[in-house]
Amino acid sequence: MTGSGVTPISLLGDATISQLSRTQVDVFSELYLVYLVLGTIVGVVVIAYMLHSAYKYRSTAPDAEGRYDIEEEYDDDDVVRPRLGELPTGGKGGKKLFLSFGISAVLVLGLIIYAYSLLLYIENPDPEEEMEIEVEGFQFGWAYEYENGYSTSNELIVPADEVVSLEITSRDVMHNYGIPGLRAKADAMPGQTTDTWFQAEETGEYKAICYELCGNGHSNMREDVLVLPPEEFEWSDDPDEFEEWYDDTRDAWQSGELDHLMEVTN
Ligand SMILES: [Cu+2]
Repeated sequence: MTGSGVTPISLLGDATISQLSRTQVDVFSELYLVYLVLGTIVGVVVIAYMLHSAYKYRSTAPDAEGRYDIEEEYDDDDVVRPRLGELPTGGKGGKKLFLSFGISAVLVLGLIIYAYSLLLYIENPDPEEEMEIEVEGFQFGWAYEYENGYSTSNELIVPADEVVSLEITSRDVMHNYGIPGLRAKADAMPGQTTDTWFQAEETGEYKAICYELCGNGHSNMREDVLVLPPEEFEWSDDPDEFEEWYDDTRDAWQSGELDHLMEVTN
């Protein structure tokens, strides 16, 4: 289920990077859909059965003053109504009770196994190659360091279709780093490192946001993440060379020259 999720991107022309066939966006969209559909089905069945029973066992014979005599209704031979406080016997050896418990147990256990296997995949996607970026939260912003040693703060530039793994920590107080558009999110704790990852399928502008109240500038911790097409992203092992490219790209981005690459802006 998880191991087969790795597709070498060499099919797309570059043998050095790899791509996962399922991103966190795919996984969480699927989970949402599964829970929505199952929840809707369960809700419809339960409410329909409740309405059906309410109708089937309704009182039908009010007395002259318009009141219902419950005891008399119980004695009506046509309908066997459950009495108030009476435990249901099911009438058929508890078949209904057994069936409803059985279905519930299968559903709940199935969902636990299914959701847990997805969680294992999210926590350990195991791509062949990934770009590692260290993220450090501070009051009030984010600092990034690439594998070549180049560090920058505030905005982040990454390639699309590549697994970017983030090692997250904090310089001062607790923060929480999240890019909602890519479904990546993790705590940023001083003295600890947490990790998460993303693989952007669409180029454009995303937002990196702090999700933990960290001081009076907390709400300013909304910064841009620019996802470029892989062919536009010029990696270099030399941090100075990379810095030059980075600064030029940032300028081009801020002056609107990259607007034609923006598939998404969120
Ligand atoms: Cu913060």
